[in-house]
Order: sequence, then C-alpha cells, then structure tokens
Amino acid sequence: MPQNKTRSFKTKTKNFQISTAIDYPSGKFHLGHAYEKICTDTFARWKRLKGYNVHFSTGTDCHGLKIERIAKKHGKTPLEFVNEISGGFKDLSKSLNVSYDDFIMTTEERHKKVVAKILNGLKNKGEIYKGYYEGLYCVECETYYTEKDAENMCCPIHKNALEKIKEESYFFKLSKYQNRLIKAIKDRNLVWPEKKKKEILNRLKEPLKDLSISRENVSWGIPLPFDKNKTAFVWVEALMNYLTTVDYPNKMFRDFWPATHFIGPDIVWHHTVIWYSLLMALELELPRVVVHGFINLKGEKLSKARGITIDPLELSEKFSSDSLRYFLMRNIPFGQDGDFSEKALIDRHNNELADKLGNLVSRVSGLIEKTGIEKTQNTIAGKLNIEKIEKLFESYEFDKVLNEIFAFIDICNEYIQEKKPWETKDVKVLYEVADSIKAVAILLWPFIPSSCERIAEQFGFEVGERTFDKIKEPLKISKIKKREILFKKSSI
Ligand code: ME8
Repeated sequence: MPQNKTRSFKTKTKNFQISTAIDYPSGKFHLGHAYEKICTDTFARWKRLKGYNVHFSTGTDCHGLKIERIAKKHGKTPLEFVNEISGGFKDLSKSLNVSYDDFIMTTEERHKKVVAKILNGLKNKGEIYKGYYEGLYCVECETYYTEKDAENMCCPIHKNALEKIKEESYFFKLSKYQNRLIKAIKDRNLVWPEKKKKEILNRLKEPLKDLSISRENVSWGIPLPFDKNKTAFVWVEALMNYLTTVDYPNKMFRDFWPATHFIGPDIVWHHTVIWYSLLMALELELPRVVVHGFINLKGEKLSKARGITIDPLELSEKFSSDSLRYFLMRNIPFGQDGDFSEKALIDRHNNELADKLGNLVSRVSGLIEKTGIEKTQNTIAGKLNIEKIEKLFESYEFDKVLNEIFAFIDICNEYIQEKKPWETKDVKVLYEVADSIKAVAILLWPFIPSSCERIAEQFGFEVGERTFDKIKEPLKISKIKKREILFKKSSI
C-alpha cells in the first residue's frame, strides 16, 4: 500500500539575486562608487524587509592592462596591488553599512573555473572562432571603440588617446544575436529606466560586429582554456562574476538566477548587448539591468582617472553613514545624474533627519518616560500609504518613497503639537505616535539602517529582515526611555 503523503504547507522562500558592478581596483574609490553600493543596498534591504532570501554581491574587477600598468607604477605585482585596493573597497562597504553577502574578486579560483567552463562550452557550441582583431582600444575603460564612436581618435568618456591594436584573437559571434537582442530588450521589461532602454535600442540600429574576446599581450588575466597563450578579454570574464557568485551551474544558481544588476550609465552596453548575447548563447535567462545616474561635482562626472573626486569615507565620518545614505537617496531622483554639494547634505541632515525624525523620536520617548503610555487604536496610521510606498519601491522611485515617509513624520509631529500630551497627560496619544514611529522605522530601515535599529531598540520593536508585516501589528508596550539624540545638527 502506498503511504499516505503528508501535504506540506511550507511556502517556497522567495529568492532574489542583486549585484553592483565590480569596481576596477585601480585607485582609491570615490563617492560615485559609494553611491552605487548604497542604492543597491537600499533595494537589497527592501527585498529582505519583504521576506525575500537575498543574495547581494559586489566586488572588484581585477584583471587587464590598466591594472597591470598601475601596479607596475606602484612597484607591486598586480595581485599584491589588487588585494590591497580591494581591501579598501571592502572597508568602504563596511563603513557605509552595505550588507553584501559576497565580495567577489575576479582573481579567485572559483571565478577562473566558471570562466573556463563557460568559454569551453561556447567554443564547443561553435559560438567562438579564431580571427584577427584590428582596432582602437581605451585602456581606462578596457573597451574597444570604432572610429565612428571615438572622438578624434580619443575615448568619448576618458578623452585620452585610443591605442591601435592588431593581433590574433578569438571572436564571439555577437552579430548573430542582433535581432534577438532587439526583440528581448524591446518586448520585455529588462532595462530600467525607459530612457536607457531607448538609447540601447537606438545603438542597436547599427549592425553589430563580432566581439574580440581574447588578448595576446595582456598576461594579467584568465588564460583561455583552449589557447593558453591568450587571456580572456577583461569585460567578458568580468561579467561572468554574476554567475560565479551564485555558484553556476549548481543548486544556488538554479535557486537565484536571474539577477538584478544595479550599474552606472557608462556600462549599459556591456551589460545588455554583450552580457545578454553571451547569456543567450548559453541558453540562460536574462537578468534585469537597473541604471542609476552619475554623481557629479559642479556638473563634472567624478572620475579617478581625471582626479575629480569626493571621499565618501570623509563624508560618512563627518556626518554619519546614515546621513550620507539618506542624502544620496533623497536628493537625487533615482536614474538621474545628481550634483553633490555638502551644503545640500547639511540642509537635509539638519532639516529632515534632525528636526523631523530625530525630534519626533526624542520628544515622544521623553514624554513616555515621564508620563507613561497606554495602548489604544492608532488613528493616524491610515495616513501612511503603505501600498503606494511598496509600488514606489518596486519602481525604484526611492526619493518618492522618502517623501511619503517624511510626509507621515510631519503628520506625527503635527498630531503631537495639536494634542499637547504634555499638558493633557493623554498617554494614549503617545501610544499612537510610538506605534507610528514603529512603521516609520521599519520602512526607513533600507535607507538608514543604523538609526532605525537604534529607534527599534529604544521602543522595543523589531526592524530588518522580514519585518514588513509587523508594520500593521500593534506596538507591544515596553519600557521606553529617552536616549542620546539620533542626529546632531551640523554647520559648514
Ligand atoms: O566599469 N557616479 O568599473 P568602474 C556614479 N569594472 N557611479 C559611478 C561614477 C559616478 N561618478 N563613476 C563610476 C567598471 N561609477 C567595470 C565594471 S561589471 C562586470 C564591470 C560606477 O570602477 C560605474 O558606472 O569604472 C560602474 O557602475 C561602477 O561605478 C564601477 O565603475
């Protein structure tokens, strides 16, 4: 007799893979690198808040001519050099509370194995052939340019003179994917924002050339598995980090792929045209590409190479990592470029974090400490539009999410002002506002995690992973005390 099977009611955990680009460890990071990590972290935390099992990767893109040359200039081997600089990138993430699960370096054995496996697979499928490459190359962006894309034989991004290269090379049959690429990008919701999607579709009107995927004279790289005299073109192997991080082709990969890639505007071509066609050749699902804007200083893009830079660590030490995170996510509509100004950061820190949120928390906890608290129905909770906030999060409109939450903080502050519990001794009003602070702290956790964790501890509730549903659960009363203020005001 067959055994009676007990039905399992366990719901499958929802998995979510998210990544930043992997940075070139060619010099010190700047605020642009910090920004990408912060916006990716905010979205990763949002997904965790909603109950997803998140795998968040970041890392460094270690190979190629650029790194080889810089290491030499510093009197180091490339490996010594990339290890040292990558350490700095890890510290940056720690200081900014970037909650990555994996920091991947392309020098790692696990990555080399994945790259070899993929390249062998593509070669065996007839997707790669041998030929000659002749063209223009920018070492700064490790990218080939056609004479048409180059500006007077200079890189359109770095403005440096392009190098002429002629060598034997292996090619990936990129051109055969042109129509499939256009169809996938046009018809499916893969590239965000719409503006970037259109830009790529426009560029795809020109016929695609096959892609040179190997270099003959760059020894600092991953050797081709089928021709050890050549190394893999750095961009091709770097993109594969997104598969390495989920242990391609094993269980973790099957559970998590496809990913969502958060990247900057200068590398959309690589992540859509090159990456998508490689994935099509591998018959794998296509990831989503979410493009943030550039952080500029007085209208100029920050750039290590050009020496226009702002140190994110200095800013986070001066104002706290939460203030920096908040400012970047609040001040720059996501997907657009934004100018950095310390004055604007200070204004938001003082007027919004200190005067609105900090003041509410300090006032309410102080009053509760003095007069007590009594459970009641929260009559202002309905003024927080949680469904709208969810939609805004899912469409990457982070500044608007913050607008909504801060409009509710204003409502809480006005409610206290109007009800004057310090005169009336109405301890129920204090419960309503404390319960509202719980909702605010849970929703703000993706943006300013340290401050929200402090508030949660002070008021005796939980924030963080899987706490979204707790927004609607009434606050349990615990001993609430006034603490040191959350945000000290700053001046220039
Ligand atoms: O492109 N503002 O590395 P990278 C905002 N290794 N973002 C900026 C920025 C700025 N001013 N400057 C740079 C690479 N970024 C490759 C990626 S991924 C498989 C390989 C962003 O160190 C940039 O757009 O030059 C990119 O997303 C990331 O920082 C790393 O740039």
